[in-house]
Amino acid sequence: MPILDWTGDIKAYLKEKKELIDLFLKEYFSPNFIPPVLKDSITYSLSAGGKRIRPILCLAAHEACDGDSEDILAFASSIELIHTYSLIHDDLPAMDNDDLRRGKPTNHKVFGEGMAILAGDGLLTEAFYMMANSLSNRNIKNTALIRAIKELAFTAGINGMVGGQAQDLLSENAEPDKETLSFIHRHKTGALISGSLRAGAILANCGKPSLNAITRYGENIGLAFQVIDDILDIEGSTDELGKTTGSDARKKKMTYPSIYGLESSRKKAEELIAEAVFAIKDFSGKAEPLREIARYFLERKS
Ligand code: GRG
Repeated sequence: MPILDWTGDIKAYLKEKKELIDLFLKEYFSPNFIPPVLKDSITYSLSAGGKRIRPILCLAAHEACDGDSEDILAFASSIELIHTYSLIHDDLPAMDNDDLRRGKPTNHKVFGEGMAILAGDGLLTEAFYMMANSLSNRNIKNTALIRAIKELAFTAGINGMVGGQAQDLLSENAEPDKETLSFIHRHKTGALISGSLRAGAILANCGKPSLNAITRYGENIGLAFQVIDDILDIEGSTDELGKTTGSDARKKKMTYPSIYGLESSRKKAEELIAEAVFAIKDFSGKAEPLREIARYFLERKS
């Protein structure tokens, strides 16, 4: 499928990249494997209509660093497997106990808890298998690939998303605390977003100053993404979000609005987005999608 040039239309860019990722994932999981119910459980969540924002950020960072995003489509798509596993496990009764995700009943509601746990385990493991298989790509250096895999293992694991989720679990019903909130948001949500961007840049062999700039961009949009998510949980609609709103308050979760109020949270999100765009000011026009994605975050309704 030909990759379109940047036309200045962020919605068209997101749609085009999402379609590439969707197609890749559909083909990847099309052969039958045993037992079929495991495949059904995996593909149920994987094809439930996620925005694919993390793979898209990986591709966009690769392009911003002069890479060709076609070279890393498999690598970028594998990040969606990690993200989907995290959502399946997050929805389990032992964690957030949610009934609705991406507008559909959660995985365990359809396939049972055991199969939902295994679908998550399978997705996480397969993601790293997919990444390692990118070794066959002539345009990607093996050293860069190993660094990129390490980046995802670090940001998705105990030092990143899993660590943040653990702190989130420990902090339910706890006294609101700004430092803990910042730790949870930066790790649970920010780390994988930042890791996706950094991996895309690393795979393009980008130099240290550019990688530092991409990291600052990632840390800022990563936190902004979660602050906006907190706001949407109060102001968004269940229909648009595809998940039940108001759940943070019901579960007495520490969120930006619960500690800083809605107005300050909105302002904080705007500041973080401005900071992100500033961090990549020295990049060429090839970073325009990254700039526009950051701005687009402020408008998102789902
Ligand atoms: C289970 C280890 C483990 C971690 C779970 C991702 C996560 C950590 C929990 C999900 C709950 C939550 C609200 C997390 C914040 C991150 C977030 C906003 C996830 C939703 O991501 P989107 O908006 O979802 O990219 P789609 O459906 O578009 O893929």
